[in-house]
Amino acid sequence: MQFKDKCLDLSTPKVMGILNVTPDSFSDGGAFNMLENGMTQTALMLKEGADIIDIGGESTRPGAQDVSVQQELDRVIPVIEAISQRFDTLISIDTSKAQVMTAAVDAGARLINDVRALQETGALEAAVTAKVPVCLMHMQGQPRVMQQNPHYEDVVKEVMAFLQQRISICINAGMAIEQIIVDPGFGFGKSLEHNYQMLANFEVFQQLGVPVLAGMSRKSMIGNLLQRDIGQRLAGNVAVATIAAQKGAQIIRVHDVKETVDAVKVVNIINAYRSSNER
Ligand code: 8Y4
Repeated sequence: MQFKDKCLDLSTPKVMGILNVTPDSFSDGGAFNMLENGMTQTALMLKEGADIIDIGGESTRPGAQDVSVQQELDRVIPVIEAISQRFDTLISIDTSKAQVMTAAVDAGARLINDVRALQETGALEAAVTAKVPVCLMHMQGQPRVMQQNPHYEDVVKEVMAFLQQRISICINAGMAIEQIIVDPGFGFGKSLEHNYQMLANFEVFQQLGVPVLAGMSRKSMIGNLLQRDIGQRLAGNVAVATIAAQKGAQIIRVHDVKETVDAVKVVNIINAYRSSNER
């Protein structure tokens, strides 16, 4: 997949490392600390083998507050500028706001990761104009209330239909299909059962004909199943990432880069031995 001047081979799964630049992920929230911490986290994730760094300035956790355009710009733009200056890596901007997409790509971001699938005002136009790949994610409801009463007749079918519709809308707006990535949106308006129904059938999303991203890292689908706090979910994180990779995920979005890179290597070698003599 081509990202302006950068290219990523998606024939084996790639690891996207999560970089949070929301003040709630910091002890003090000061601008200097946020930038310094962001650089340190990025250097570590790259050393551990991350292929993409996903930078987000809006918390989409259930119950989180809305963030203004200016607040989001102030959080993410200095970090994107600093990372693109100091590191040779692919930067993803996690945003739903058109203005943030445009400014982030100008600052060096090469992928737009939008949990609202370009449905906010001006976002579709901003993404088409930016000429960088986009990740279109499914969500039922709005972040503040999405976990209150998620409902589906058939979650996989409904998520597939939504993603297919968003792909069509993007193509009709002038985007190349080669620039589209999709994501079923684990934890975004889904119960524990819905999340595991999607993971169990993850290979189905490949039918959309575009790369698929999986983001399950540290989410409550792991915590609630295993009864583990955030810091005790590593084995669960690696297990779900491994399954997604084996079921064809092209990109895996995680906090624990080192462990996920190891898991992907295991998946890669067994697939290399399978393809020579398919049984
Ligand atoms: C602990 C840690 C508990 C993190 C919850 C969370 C996705 C995403 C998010 C995803 C794509 C999150 C920005 C939610 N999740 N983008 N973003 N796919 N494409 N929660 O699944 O990590 S934020």
